[in-house]
Amino acid sequence: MEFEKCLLDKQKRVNERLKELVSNLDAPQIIIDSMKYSLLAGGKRIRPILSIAICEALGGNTEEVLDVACSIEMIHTYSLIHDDLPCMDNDDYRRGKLTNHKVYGEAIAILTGDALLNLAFEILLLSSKNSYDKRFIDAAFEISRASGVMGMIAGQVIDITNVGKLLNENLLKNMHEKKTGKLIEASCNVGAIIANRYDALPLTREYSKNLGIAFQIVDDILDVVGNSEKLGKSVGKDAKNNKPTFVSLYGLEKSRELAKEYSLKAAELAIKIDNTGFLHALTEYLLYRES
Ligand code: GRG
Repeated sequence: MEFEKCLLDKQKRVNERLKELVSNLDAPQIIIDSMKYSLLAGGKRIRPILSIAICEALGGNTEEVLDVACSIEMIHTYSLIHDDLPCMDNDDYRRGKLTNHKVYGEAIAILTGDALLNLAFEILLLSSKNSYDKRFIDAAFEISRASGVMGMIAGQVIDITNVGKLLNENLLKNMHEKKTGKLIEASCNVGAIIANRYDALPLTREYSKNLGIAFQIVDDILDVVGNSEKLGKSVGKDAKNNKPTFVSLYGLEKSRELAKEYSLKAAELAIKIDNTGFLHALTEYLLYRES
């Protein structure tokens, strides 16, 4: 199947399942509406697609990985809602729409992030409980580590405590490896775990580390050169906020070279994981994306 069609198919599958997962919650209507507002707002779904693509490529079952993949998208969405709050990045737009707190207010936005984070783990634990299968416990551990204090949260702390400073290459890389990279790494690793291909973990780890850095550099570049209307987000915000980025450290030209370098390394590894070519094409697509 050609790449675009395959990508759209996977996005559709994830979107449909996410909708189901938030459709029967016994909770006040406002928090359900708010969760749906941000979760079903049309992100690229890169993280769950990585989990599904890698699981399938390694001989795993799509049905088995689908909820694990969706739980990662919930955690990603929670991080975006909290990141957009006035006490953090203070953003007005996300995924082409007003940010969650602009519509529902700060208190509900915080609770919506909390709700998505908890629901993600409820879903992960339900998969383990229903099957008594170690793979789901391992996947839940991988995801909790990646999103926790030694992962995404550490990255965010390094970020907000270094506003206005020019980080050296090592600290900048460390920040991004944790803030953006860890959840991308977990997304890839759970694909191997649910496929019961623990032997492939060294490969998925190496692939996702390179992909994560490339992804972040491209994000930094898009923050500077993107078209705000097209992207539906506050372009130039990181630069204006004096946030440490690859572009502020290296400039645009060198950042583009670096993104290509890391993406090429990831693409070489993608072929070893997935002989259908989808993961390789996805890696390239992420390098040349416009949002
Ligand atoms: C608040 C605990 C906490 C963490 C926030 C990940 C993060 C840490 C903040 C997100 C802010 C940001 C713009 C990071 C740069 C890279 C990134 C994660 C971009 C957004 O991910 P995409 O491009 O977004 O996959 P979509 O909307 O397509 O899902």
